[in-house]
Amino acid sequence: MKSLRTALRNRASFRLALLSRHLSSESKMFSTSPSAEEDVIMEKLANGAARITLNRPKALNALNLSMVKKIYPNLKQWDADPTVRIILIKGAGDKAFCAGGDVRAVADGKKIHHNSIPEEFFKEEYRLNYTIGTLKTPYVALIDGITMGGGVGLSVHGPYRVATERTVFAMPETGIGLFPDVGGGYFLPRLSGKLGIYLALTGVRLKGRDVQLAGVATHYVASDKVLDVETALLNSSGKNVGDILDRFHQECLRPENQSFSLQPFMEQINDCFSASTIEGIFKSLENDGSDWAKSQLKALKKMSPTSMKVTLRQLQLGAKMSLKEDLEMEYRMSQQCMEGHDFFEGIRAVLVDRDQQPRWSPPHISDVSDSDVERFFQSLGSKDLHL
Ligand code: QUE
Repeated sequence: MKSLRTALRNRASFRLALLSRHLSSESKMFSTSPSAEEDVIMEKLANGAARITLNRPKALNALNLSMVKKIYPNLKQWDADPTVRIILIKGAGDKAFCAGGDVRAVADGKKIHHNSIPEEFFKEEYRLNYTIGTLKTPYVALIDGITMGGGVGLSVHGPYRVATERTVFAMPETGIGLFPDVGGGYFLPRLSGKLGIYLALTGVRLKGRDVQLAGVATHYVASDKVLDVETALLNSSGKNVGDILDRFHQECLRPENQSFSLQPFMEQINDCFSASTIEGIFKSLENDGSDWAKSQLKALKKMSPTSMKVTLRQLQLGAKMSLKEDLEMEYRMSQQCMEGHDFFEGIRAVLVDRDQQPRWSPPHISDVSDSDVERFFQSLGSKDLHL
């Protein structure tokens, strides 16, 4: 009798659970408010694994302040929790891990809404980037798809970054009047030779295995194996993450993706991009005269002259800094960008009007003085970031 009553009660509570699930999915289905969908899903799973899912697939999972504010405290809490053995980060949908920071919201915050997003976003984002670089818990970024700017900051400072044939990496900020932030000043000058300076100034994209051969990713797997990788990691103790990833990486290597597609140009990259000034780099490319050099010159001439000069200085200084020092420097730079012209013009040309015709000011590298550049590195006094 008692067991029958229990069974009936269990059945009733089971029905109730079903109904409540149905109602909640219905309310989601009929909702017209985008805020009903979470922009980032933070999950602590049963078996000692934690998962972050960037969940704005229509915006290519671009990182906004709301997402940063949710990820940071959870990450801190998970890293201090001995029951959390591994932390995974991925993007929703099949196009992007994360296409960058929500720079449009930053530009609008400064010029239209006059809110604190321009100050707050970079501060909170860089704080998160630094935390990712200092976690004790193994942190794995599945960078399957577009991974640019802010998306690079969520992955590259962690110990494990898994690329696939769908990964597209770039630091394209000189094309929007910004600079390769999120720790670009730290990780880019540490890539092979002058590769990082080349990637930073031209915004060139790397795809697939190249992302790993360049050192941006630590592993390469086929995208149809990413779910298997995720399952294996979520079920692991967190002590053999490297071994698990090495095994999938070895299984996925094919003869056609064994070589770095920029290898034939590395000598020219190292020669031309070793000049200590942007003028020197332009001169070296002009002297080189090859089709490759001409195409690099064409690309560089579209970028913000101020951004190029500021970026080269950033990487020269960042090469000798810790990640912490670099991000504190980048915060100064980010706030100076908010005081200038090119960032807002870049956002207009690339993300608002999309005419791809930015009118930079000043328009030529010869018009950007050393003191114009130095301004980006000056203290903000009480507004400086202290990590
Ligand atoms: C250069 C950039 C960015 C860019 C395009 C560039 C960037 C960025 C985005 C972006 C992409 C998709 C979005 C979004 C922003 O585009 O940093 O909100 O949905 O975040 O040429 O630096």
